[in-house]
Parts: sequence; C-alpha cells; structure tokens
Amino acid sequence: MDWIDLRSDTVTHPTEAMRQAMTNAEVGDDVFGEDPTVNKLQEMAAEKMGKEAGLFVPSGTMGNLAAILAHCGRGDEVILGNKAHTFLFEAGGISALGGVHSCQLPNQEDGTLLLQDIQAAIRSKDAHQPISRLVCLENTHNRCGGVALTADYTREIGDLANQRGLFLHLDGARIFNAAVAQGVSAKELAESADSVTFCLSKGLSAPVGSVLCGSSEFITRAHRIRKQLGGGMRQAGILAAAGIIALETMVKRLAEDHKRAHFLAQGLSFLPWLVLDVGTPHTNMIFMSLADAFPADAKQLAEEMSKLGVRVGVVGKRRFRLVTHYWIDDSAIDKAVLAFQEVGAQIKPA
Ligand code: TLP
Repeated sequence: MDWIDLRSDTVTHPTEAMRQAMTNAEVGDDVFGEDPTVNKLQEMAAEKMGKEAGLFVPSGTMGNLAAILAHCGRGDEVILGNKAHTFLFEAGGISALGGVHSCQLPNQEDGTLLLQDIQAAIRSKDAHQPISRLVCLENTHNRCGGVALTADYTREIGDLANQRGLFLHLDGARIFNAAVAQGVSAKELAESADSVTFCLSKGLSAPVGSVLCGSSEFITRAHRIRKQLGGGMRQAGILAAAGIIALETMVKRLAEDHKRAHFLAQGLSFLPWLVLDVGTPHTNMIFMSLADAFPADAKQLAEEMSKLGVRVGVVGKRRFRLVTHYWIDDSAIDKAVLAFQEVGAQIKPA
C-alpha cells in the first residue's frame, strides 16, 4: 500500500499468502453447501468461538443483521448501546428489514452497558410493550475507543439475559483484538453469548468477509436469512481461503498493531494542539480531538495530511480516529507523526 492509511483497519489489503491461497482454493457452490473451503472456514471459526456452527457472510453488517433477525421477530426489541455499531452505522437495517425495535442504553466509557440499566429496560408482559428478546454487546467497542470488554463482564450480562429469557449477541468484529489485548482466547470472550459475529476483513487483513457463529439450530435459521438478504455466494471459497490464512496467521500479530498504536499516541502526545482521549489507545485505535484554539477543523487537517500521503479518519467536526493495522509498520508511524507536526506548523495554531 502506498498510502499511510490510518482511517480504518478495513483498508487492509490481503497478504501475499492470502493471494496464493485464493488462487489455489478448492471451490464449489456454497449455496448448495458444497464449497469445501467455505465449509472448512466455518468449522474453524465455530471452533475458535466455541460454538457449534459458523456461517460465512460478506460483511460484519450482514452478520449482525442476520443474527438479530434470527433471534428476533417483527416488533421484538433488542437492547443495545447508544454508541453500538449496529445502532449507529448499519443503516437501521434491523428495523428497516426486520421490524426489530431498538432500546438504546447509554454506553459507558469502557464500552459496557450497566447491568442495572439492562435490568430496568427489560419489558413486562404488558401488551402495550414490545417483547424484549435480545441484548447486544460489542467487543472491542469501536466508538468507545476500541476498548475491550472482559469475559467476566460478558458473563454477567449473559447470565442476566439467560435468567430473563433473552438472548445475547456479541458484535465481535474485532474480538481477536480484544482477546490479544487481554491475553485470553476469543472463545472465553464469546462463551456467554448465544451468537457472535467476527470480521476477517479488518485487522486480520482478509479482503472480504465475516463469520457468524452460534448453535447449529440458530445457524440454520441465520442461513435462511442470509439467503433472504441476498448474501448466498457461490464459489465463495476464493474468499474463504483468505479467511483461513487470516485465522491461521494473523491473530497473534495483532499485538504489534496495539504496540504501534501506543507509539503513535506517544508521538502525538507532544503536539499541544491535539487532545488525545484519556486512556487511548486501548487496542488498535486512537481517538483524539483538535484543541479549541486550533484554527482549522478536522476535515481541513485531514486534507492537508493527505497531501503528505497520510490518511486519517474524521469522526466529528474536530475529532479523529487513527487505526493501526498490518500495513502500518514502524516507519509509517514515524512518518505519520512527522506529517502531523508539519501540518500543525503550517496551519499555525493560535
Ligand atoms: N466498522 C467500520 C465503519 O463502519 C465504522 C470501521 O471502519 O470501523 N461492527 C463493528 C464494531 C465495526 O467496527 C464494523 C465496521 C462492523 C461491525 C461492520 O463491518 P462491515 O464493514 O464488514 O460491514
């Protein structure tokens, strides 16, 4: 990659080993369940998540949507965070396509929902109310700074959901970042969830795809929903082959991304016109804002940065997100810090 692209880990290109595996992939018609490479990926994924079965889907968005639609009927309610990706950035698909009502609870800074808030949000059987069916958590939590939820916390929420007859879905788009950051397995983090989606196409660098995992019975329902959503792919083994390499070789190295995010944050912490979020980075994301006195907004700064070959994520009028990934090496970190210094000096903070 020529750019130093820090906008997201979704920008990652496949590695050489992935391209090789894609070229040589054994394929079949996956809508008939006959693609051996997809089947292998789904089995590997289910094993890693500690679930009975997996379903390869084109995106994290479709994984979450298929999961929520498989858990909930029309008019049922899902309890989720007001900063959840599913609530903010999935185009309202759960209500538009599934008629699923959402109850948004305040996400705490550490990405959690308060247990007492969930307890209070669970509806009574009164016919005026929707039926509470599902709780959704996100790990790592994107808009809460890439912070990782613990297995203990997830268990606490899983137990509550279970006692009250609700299901728990985990948007684990970056569950391997959460696992590596805490030195635990993804399986432990997903243990209390009835279903979990994780992405191959983010820090794991595969070009396309996510896997939804859960019980065999749940995955059979989700499989039908994937078909309804038009997500049945044919010789998808070409894509799954890259996913297998991602799972085999790209998980442990996420620790390098976390380390580089720390170095990047350290380098930027010397610039008085940048205000880093407290505690950032937790994993591979840095969130920060422009100091009030800085005489430009985030969009202008991003334009100047891109002239120097560095792309940054604008997530608010004066706010940024920088994400480290496989294609960001040590020299890219140094260059990015230098570019920030140069642009800051050009714009001349007041
Ligand atoms: N997140 C993207 C953008 O949509 C914001 C990013 O650049 O971070 N869950 C979480 C927690 C995510 O961060 C994302 C993607 C998804 C689900 C959706 O995955 P895709 O993009 O594969 O549909």
